[in-house]
Amino acid sequence: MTLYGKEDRELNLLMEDPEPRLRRRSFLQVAGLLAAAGVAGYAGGTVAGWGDDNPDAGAALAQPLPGNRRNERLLNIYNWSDYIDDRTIPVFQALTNIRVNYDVFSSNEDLLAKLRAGPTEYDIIVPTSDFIPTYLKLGLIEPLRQDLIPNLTNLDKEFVETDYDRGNRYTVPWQWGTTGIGYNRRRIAGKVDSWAAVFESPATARGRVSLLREVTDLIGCALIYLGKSPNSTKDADLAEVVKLLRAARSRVRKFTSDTYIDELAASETWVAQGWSGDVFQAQDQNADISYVIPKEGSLRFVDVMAIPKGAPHPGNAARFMNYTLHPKAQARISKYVSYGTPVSLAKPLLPTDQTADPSIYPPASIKLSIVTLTGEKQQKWQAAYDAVFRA
Ligand code: N2P
Repeated sequence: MTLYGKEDRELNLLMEDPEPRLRRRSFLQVAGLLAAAGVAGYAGGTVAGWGDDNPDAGAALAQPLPGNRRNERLLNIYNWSDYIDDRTIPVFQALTNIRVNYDVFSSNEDLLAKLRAGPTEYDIIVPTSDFIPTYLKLGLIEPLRQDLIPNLTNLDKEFVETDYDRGNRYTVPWQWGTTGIGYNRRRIAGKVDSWAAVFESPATARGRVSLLREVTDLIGCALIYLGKSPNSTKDADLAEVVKLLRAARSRVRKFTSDTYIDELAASETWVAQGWSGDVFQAQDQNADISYVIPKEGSLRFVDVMAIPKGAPHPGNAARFMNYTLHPKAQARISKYVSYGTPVSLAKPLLPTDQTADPSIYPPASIKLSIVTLTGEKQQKWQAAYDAVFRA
């Protein structure tokens, strides 16, 4: 692959000594990371296939790029915590001379609330696809400059022909995964294969259980456990869900969507409702951790990049999206976060123990649903969620 010759040299420079994952509330200072990675003073350059539209290195790299509202070589990204390796951003900056501010959130509700509260400086946000109809309805995101994203052709068909954004007019997938249970094999006796492990955990696990702080996962998985439709809006079903989850509260240490990785790894919790890649990240730190998709079935999600309406740098956002759709960038991200890639061209670049792992790429035989949180359902599920926490 001579096409990527230059990129390989830079990637090699940047691939040594992985740093700890980017944590909650961490704010990536790319210049600092670049210096740490030994590329301070990098003069820039172009790489075929990465979508850099400034073919002349050097002076051209200081010029404003077309497609932005503000003429700055800047990009503000707001992504989930623990969802990127520590090389993707520095390499993007080195290739394009676009400086990146990287900030993190840990729930769709938090992200949506922030966007609804008024204009932000963000150029890229990464909601879960089931929220896209809501973002569109509220007019919170704008169409992508697809002409700046030629690598869209790398996407697998199922991530193009979607019901939430057919043809990727507004969104580009980041990674996808499943909701399941992470547990500590040394602490939990017996087989963990049912949602009962977190929703009706034994008294011996009191204070050692965590559940996700996310409406879709909490309500959706409880419905599945109770044998209801994962999309139910029936009052009677939701009342049962509230009853189940209120009873579970006494044994739950915490409702969390980010700290549970470290808590599982440190054996502070023994069993946690969690997202696939997050649990594998805990497993990297503690080999006693396993991940299971419960036998009752579960949820599958796709998190997608989108541009807030009126964002300052939509051109740079499109350039970053294009970069992440490169198979090598996808492979680097997926390898590190252990989530599924929407670009199958990246799979030959991933370790086979990941691509062959049914917990990362589940076979069709595993019952997984995708829920869309819109209209009446959004209100009713939010009300049920609030009722769980009411005193
Ligand atoms: C990353 C969690 C992302 C999955 N830590 C939730 N959609």
